[in-house]
Amino acid sequence: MKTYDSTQIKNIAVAGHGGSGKTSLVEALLYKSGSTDRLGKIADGNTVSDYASEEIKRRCSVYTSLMAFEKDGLKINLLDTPGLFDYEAGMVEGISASGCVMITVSGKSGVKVGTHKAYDYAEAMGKPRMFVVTKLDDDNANFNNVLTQLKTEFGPTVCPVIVPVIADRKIVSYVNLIEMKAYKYENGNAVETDMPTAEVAANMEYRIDGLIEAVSEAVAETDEELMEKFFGGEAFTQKELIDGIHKGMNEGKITPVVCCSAVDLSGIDMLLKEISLLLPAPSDNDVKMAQDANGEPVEIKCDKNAPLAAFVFKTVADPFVGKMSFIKVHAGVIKTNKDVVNATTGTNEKVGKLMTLLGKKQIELAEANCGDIVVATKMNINTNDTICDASRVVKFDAIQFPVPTYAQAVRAKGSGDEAKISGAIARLLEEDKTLRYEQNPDTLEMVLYTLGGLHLDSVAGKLHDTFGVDIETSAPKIAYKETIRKKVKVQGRHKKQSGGHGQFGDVWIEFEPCITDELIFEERVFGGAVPKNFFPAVEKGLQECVKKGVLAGFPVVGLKAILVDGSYHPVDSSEMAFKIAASLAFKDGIPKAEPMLLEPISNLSVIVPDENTGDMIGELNKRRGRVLGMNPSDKKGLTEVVAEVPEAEMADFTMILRQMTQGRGSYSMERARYDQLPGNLVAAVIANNRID
Ligand SMILES: Nc1nc2c(ncn2[C@@H]2O[C@H](COP(=O)(O)OP(=O)(O)O)[C@@H](O)[C@H]2O)c(=O)[nH]1
Ligand SMILES: [Mg+2]
Repeated sequence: MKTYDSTQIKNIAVAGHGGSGKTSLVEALLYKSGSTDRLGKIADGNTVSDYASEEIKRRCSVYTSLMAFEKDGLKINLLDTPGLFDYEAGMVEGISASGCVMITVSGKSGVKVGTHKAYDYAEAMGKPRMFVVTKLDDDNANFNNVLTQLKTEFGPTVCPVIVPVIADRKIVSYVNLIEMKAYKYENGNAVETDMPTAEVAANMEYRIDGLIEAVSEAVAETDEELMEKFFGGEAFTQKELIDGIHKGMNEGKITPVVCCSAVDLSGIDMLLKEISLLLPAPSDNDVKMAQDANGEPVEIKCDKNAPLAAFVFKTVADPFVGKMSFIKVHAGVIKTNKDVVNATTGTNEKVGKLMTLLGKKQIELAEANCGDIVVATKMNINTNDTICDASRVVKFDAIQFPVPTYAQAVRAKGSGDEAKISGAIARLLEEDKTLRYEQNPDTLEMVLYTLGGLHLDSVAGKLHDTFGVDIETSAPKIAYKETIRKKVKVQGRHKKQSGGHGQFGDVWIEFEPCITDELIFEERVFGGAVPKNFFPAVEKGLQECVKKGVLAGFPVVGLKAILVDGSYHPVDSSEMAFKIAASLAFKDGIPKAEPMLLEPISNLSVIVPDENTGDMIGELNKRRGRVLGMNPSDKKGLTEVVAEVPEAEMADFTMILRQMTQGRGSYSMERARYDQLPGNLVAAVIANNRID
């Protein structure tokens, strides 16, 4: 493939609700542009974009894939992103690298939470947007309903550009409102036809001339001269409309709406045309902010002659090719074998083999210009790293990924190899920034944090398929603790005299509650009843005991032990004997000191749509939570609920929150303190955790 200039490139992320038709749309665009010679189907698992085994198995996108193709002198980089919330990392990566986001909306089911997610991410990252209403071939599709919904939910920037003409509940043609021409589709090929007759138009749910007026009005808003022309009652030329929409998109003032079917291919050729006419090229929006070596902001221009500055937006750990780094070039030219600096880590690297992708097909490249997207292999760089020329070291801001909250303890299945699992997960951590894997310092379990059950399933699937390791997961153990409520004084006496050298240690210890995590040890021994040199042994004996409490074997906290008396034998006493004596005192004393279980309590901040606030408070009460307050969130329509919750009740909270809010809610949780476990739960915790 030849090297394209930044004026001839379109970087398009295809995003939207799961199942809204993104992957099928990409398939149709590739087919219609002549880049592929057959139209793959989701049901057959043979689309260009969903090629990973996890995707074929699930019949849906899990990762973002890159499809680069050439059309009419342009290079179009399509990034097909996953729509399911568990795979949100892919959507964030794809949108961040794009110059524009095509948001698919099913003509049948309309605007969904995933539509808003895609729109909000695009808006937050400053990317122009376009809506593509899909599945118009379906009998239950209703374009007018979807258009009305788009206008109500996304406001006046929504501007239809291609609309279906409907007569007797069937689509008879599509009108391109920019060209003012109608097309009908025969076997996926457009044939120009007459504009709808007055009779047909009168029976439609929307007026074509009303829509034309709306497009003109939106375009008039983008430019003062055009505004004058509009008010003068003069019609815009086609070029004025195209330039106006293009400019309006770049300024976030116009969100065009087009429609199509990826099954019968109607509207696909028009969409290809609009991609080249309306969507921005990297040269349109040619400045990206970065930080220089001193942390000062610098503007990086999309200039071929400037030093290289490029950003890694995605990483794939491929067992055959090695590490594949997806790179967006922001300035200069990236070339194979070029020496570069990784500004994020400070190391020097050599650019590996470069290529672009058409799904899994790899197409080798010698270089790529600023504005382009390229894949480099076997480089020691990771997602969120900036690589640049040594003559100008700059760093771009990291992509903000959603934070994983669904925690599961992970083990090797059967007699699998634990070390191998850690190694394989470490590889996955490189490519998935919405994974976290760490050892719980209290329970010593390895805990994997994901965005949800599906995400976890896919991770397990990938570990199996790619690295040949199988994992088993379960709700993580809760780090309970034990403590006492009453002061006691007990004796611990260890005496063994069975021939030869005997053993003798005798201590009196007072155990009392105290505000402390670590055991506090003191001695108040009078008259050398226990010689000084045995004190450390007594303390050591107790330190070992507090690791495992008497109730269920959890660590004991809030304990002070005072050695007050005892006795010794001049020959038979030893450190070991006193250590044992101390542990006997512990085992006798703690059960008498009203031991109890403590459970971890966390501060919770959960963000929910306003209308879910009542349900959320009910849910938290059900989980023994204590709601401390509610605050309006920074984002409109959302409320923050602040509460204290027992960790033991939160294992499935990620899923419950997702169900309740259809994926709009999020939360964060942080350990606050320990509190007494309610009496009615003690027996169950002891039964489930007791290690004898
Ligand atoms: N009738 C019809 N079905 C479609 C169309 N596009 C996608 N589908 C179906 O909708 C389902 C989801 O499609 P997919 O492309 O995987 O959606 P994605 O999750 O947004 O990528 C699949 O069963 C597709 O066959 C379309 O234009 N017409
Ligand atoms: Mg898909």
